[in-house]
Amino acid sequence: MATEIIKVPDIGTSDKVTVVEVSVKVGDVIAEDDTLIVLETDKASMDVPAPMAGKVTKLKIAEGDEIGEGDEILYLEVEKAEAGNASSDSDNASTAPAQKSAEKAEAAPEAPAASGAVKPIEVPDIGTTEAVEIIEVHVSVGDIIAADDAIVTLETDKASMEVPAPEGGEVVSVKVKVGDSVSLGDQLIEIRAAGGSAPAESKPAAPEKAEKAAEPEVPAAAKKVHAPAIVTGDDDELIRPSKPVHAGPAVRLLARELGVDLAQVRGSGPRERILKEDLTAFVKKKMREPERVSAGAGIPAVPDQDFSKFGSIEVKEMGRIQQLTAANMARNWLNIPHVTQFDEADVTDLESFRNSLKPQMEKRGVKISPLAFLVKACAAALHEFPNFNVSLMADGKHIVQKHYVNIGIAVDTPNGLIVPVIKDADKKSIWQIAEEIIDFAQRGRKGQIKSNEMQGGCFTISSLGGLGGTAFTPIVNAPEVAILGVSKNQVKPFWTGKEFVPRTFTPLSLSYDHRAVNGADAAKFTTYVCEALTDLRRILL
Ligand code: CAO
Repeated sequence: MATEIIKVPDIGTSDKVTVVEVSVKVGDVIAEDDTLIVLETDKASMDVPAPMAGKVTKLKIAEGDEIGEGDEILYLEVEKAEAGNASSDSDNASTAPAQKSAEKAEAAPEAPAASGAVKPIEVPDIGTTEAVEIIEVHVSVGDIIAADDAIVTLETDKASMEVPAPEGGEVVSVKVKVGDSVSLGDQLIEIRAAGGSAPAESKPAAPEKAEKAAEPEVPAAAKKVHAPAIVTGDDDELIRPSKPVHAGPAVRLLARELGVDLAQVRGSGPRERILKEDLTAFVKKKMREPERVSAGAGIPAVPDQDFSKFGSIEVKEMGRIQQLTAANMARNWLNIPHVTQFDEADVTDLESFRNSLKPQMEKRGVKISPLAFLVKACAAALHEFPNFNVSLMADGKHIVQKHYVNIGIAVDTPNGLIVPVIKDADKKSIWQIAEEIIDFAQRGRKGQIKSNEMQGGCFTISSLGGLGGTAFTPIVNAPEVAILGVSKNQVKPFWTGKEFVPRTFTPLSLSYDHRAVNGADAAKFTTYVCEALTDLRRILL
């Protein structure tokens, strides 16, 4: 084993540059060409790769340091053989991205330029003869740009750099788009010169810039960056930063792979530079965010408008439950093919029976509302029709059959809609179910229902019976596949075959996921529930 001192290689400039990222730490075992540090100037960032493999034993620099060619970066413990072959001083540490091209830095030939003449702007000497990818186009037709404004950003494996305008003027055509590969001399844009006696050559290699042109990875600095161009018909546009950002090539590459617009990421590095951790934190946050209320399934969101134009208004924040309900409703409505089956249950005898229980209700201090019987009837129906007690798996190939019967009850609270779950409703008595409904309603309205009490439902009942209405179409509470809406009892004339008699009916509205349940099953299900409510003895069968 030997220790090699890794130094800053020739980076194409004699100026000090900032270390914006230290990509390794003591103890890391690295391979040749792994990025050690990222350097940044005003206009370019570049990775400094390891000239050889080894284990990092000492770091000599930190983020924020200003360093230059020959400065020590770190100590590397390497195999002896490799150490012998490798270069350890700055003179030889030439595997860095920068390749000297001072020989290319002669001033470009002058060409006469009339004020207002259209002239091409070409890719200047960027220190490599290989084609380089355009990752950002900063101008569009009609833009008025100043000398040194960025035209495009180019990126290689190891560096990204902006190409500045050699002079100002109006952009009359854009010859490239994001994703194009360009090399020295390729036309980028055409501009109509701003007037005056601006030099007309398309390369930023005017005599006073000759030195900068010799800095292959650090093209001449632009003072400001123009607004980005809109590039049409290219998917890459979706992930192209929508404003200039500071980020190294590795971070830019990762952002492109993940489809992240770096302009949305807050950089925590020096000068708000975006580090890899910033990108991963951004992606994690996005993954946790609830879906936007109206932007699911690629459907355009309804734009906000200024209602104050029409009268007095007030903007209020939606509560947490309201926000979650809105997101879930939109998700379920967009994902589930809904059908609603309507029916009505003759509850005349049930209501007589329920009324007969009133003395006992008073004695026990528990009021049994029609809902308790509906819970029991639905629990029995889920046993009878197990295909309603399933959840569809996301792979589109499997369903989960549940062997327990938990029924959720929609409860209207001041904070919004909640759905606490009566566990094992099939095994509980009507008294127990009634007690739980009362408890849920009371605690729900005080915001005291715990989240685990709202989990594990197989089927939901949404009762508006105490409020009114004749029917409605409830939205399935995914991952359940059906929900029963209950409306207000109505006394109606019923034809017995001999005469009309007054009977009491409960309107039922069963919405179901048509992927899991077909219409015939839905009709059988509601028929079963109606019969069970008409004659509770059927549940015992
Ligand atoms: N027909 C006629 N009357 C009915 C009835 C029906 N189908 N269902 C209940 N009632 C009566 C009750 O008997 C009670 O009458 P009394 O006051 O004379 O005893 C009255 O209506 C009020 O009942 P309730 O609402 O207190 O009790 P409940 O068991 O029927 O419902 C609960 C409890 C918590 C589900 C209900 O209060 C609630 O919040 N419902 C709203 C659900 C909701 O918002 N759904 C929409 C969800 S979005 O799709």
